[in-house]
Amino acid sequence: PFLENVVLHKQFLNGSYDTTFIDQTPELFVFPKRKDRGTKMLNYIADTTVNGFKGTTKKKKPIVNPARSPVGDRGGVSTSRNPKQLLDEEGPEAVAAWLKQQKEVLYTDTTFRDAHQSLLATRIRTRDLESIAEPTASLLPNLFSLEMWGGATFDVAYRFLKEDPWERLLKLREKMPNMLFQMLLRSSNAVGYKNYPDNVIQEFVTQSSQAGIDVFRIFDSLNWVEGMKHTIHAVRENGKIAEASMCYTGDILDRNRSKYNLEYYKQLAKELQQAGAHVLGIKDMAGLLKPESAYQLVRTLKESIDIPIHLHTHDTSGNGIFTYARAIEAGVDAVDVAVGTMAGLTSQPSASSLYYALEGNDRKPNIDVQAYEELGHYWQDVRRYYEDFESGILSPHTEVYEHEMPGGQYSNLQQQAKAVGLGERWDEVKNMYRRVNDLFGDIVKVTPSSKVVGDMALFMVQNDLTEQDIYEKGEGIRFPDSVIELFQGYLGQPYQGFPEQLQKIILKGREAITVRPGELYEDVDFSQLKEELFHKLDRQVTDFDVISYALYPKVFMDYHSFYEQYGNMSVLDTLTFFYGMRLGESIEVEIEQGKTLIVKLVSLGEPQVDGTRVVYFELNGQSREVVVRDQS
Ligand code: 3PY
Ligand code: ZN
Repeated sequence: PFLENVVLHKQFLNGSYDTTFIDQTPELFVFPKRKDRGTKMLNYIADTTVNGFKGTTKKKKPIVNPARSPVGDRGGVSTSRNPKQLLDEEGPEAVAAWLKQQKEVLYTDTTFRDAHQSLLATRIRTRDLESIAEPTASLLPNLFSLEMWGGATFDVAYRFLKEDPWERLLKLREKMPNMLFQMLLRSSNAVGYKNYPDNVIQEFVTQSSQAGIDVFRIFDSLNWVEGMKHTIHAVRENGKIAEASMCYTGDILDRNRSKYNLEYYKQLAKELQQAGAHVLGIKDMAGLLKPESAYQLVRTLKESIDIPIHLHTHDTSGNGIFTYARAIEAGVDAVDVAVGTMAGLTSQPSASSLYYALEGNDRKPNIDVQAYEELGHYWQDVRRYYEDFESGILSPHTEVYEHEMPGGQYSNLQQQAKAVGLGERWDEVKNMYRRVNDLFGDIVKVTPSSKVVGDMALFMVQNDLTEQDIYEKGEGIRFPDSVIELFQGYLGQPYQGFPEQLQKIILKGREAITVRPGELYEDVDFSQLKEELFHKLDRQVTDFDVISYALYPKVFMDYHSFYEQYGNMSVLDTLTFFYGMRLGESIEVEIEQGKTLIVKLVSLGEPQVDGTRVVYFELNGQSREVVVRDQS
């Protein structure tokens, strides 16, 4: 509601007022009290101090020293031609040709994306990336690319970190202008969990390109090339690098399991090249590619296609370095690694370990290993801010060859299992995950198909169901929605189709599609959406807001409500953001450049009968009180 005050008063507007105006109309000088940024921030800190971070159990704020920062520019090892310049000046084909020509193996560093997605539930905040952005760019000038966006980072930024992922991209772009930025794009599922209309994908690719993404690693969660063609096309239209990827599943060495054999991958690679890929990605999302398989696969592909090959694995089994070494021997052009202190286990193999493993090898990467060690100090320290999000996997995990769960899914599914009371039965859930895979006809498991397999595994364990029960009593079972949608074809088509009888049991007469879901969906009208959003937000709306709203309407609006209530909390240091403050602690918060607030938590009042507590602060030396509801 708009209160009438002086600035809207007729007399004020037409200038017909004199010095008695204030005395005669005092009510016009009462301004609606808008909460200032400081107050909103105190509300957030008070709430988090009393109740903990939303969605996690309340924990004591750890005492952690500030992160060590690297010495900075060590200079001198940069190659003459930087792939970012090459892309901007000569286009994606030139970069692909350059990549193929390099004798040394090239590195993509995933520390800013997959490493923390796989180790820390994707929780690294923009400010902790920003602080190390410039040193990373100057210390690692010879990377092929930096994977720093996409996958789960988009959703998690809004949903949990209350940050705008576009802002992350723009800020990092500004600080790292000479590096190829790479993102993970789930093709028709964009950065979400379902297929979107084609023009949403196009618009997303266009906006991401404009905001700074150079390399799009595109995959389909069922390896369905039909579901990738339009995305590859969209990337090409924007003049960026289309790294079309095949997800590696199964075991090409296992003669008893012939579905995903060498021939399958060879054909797939050819189709992706044909569809316009500049680079072929091999996306080993679970870390199933064994060393000898890597050798045979890369060897075969090198003979079958002309584009460069980029290998991605997870070190879950502990065999990652060996796998890379064999792939490098077979001629792979680039591999994905992470800074050592953010590497290993469910993350990527360590950049520095691989460097040393290749000592004496003429394909040893042209990187400054000392620089990697220095960056490692920073990440070792920063990782401690996020210790509550660690997966708890402490040693190499060879069971992955059995259950085949992607690196990023393991700890997530474990959490989901706990949430539905199956924490004690985790071993059964893992085992069931594999059984569901076999039940579903042996499918590719990667976001979002992996989530469906996980949902079904939980469902079966929870209801004590076996495969036989599904076939015999399936008529009377109501399956999880995600399972029904998969079998309807709304995530695309699996290789060799769905098991027919099972599909009938699950669908119960519902229709299944075999065309691309995107063909059936109506285009989104972006200008109408912009208008709608403008009314909802009551502020200037950007194209980034519009596409995010199109992808995730609820997540986006929840983020907006948080912002309305608390303001921009990405300015808080990470420990305060997650834990609030300790009694007597003082922090400095730079709310904008050159404007710093000093906050001290003075005391915490006892809970009142109405369930509230008063939290006493000093804000820039002035006493302030905030009332919060104690949820405990
Ligand atoms: C993602 O889609 O987020 C993945 O990392 C899949 O491996
Ligand atoms: Zn991965």
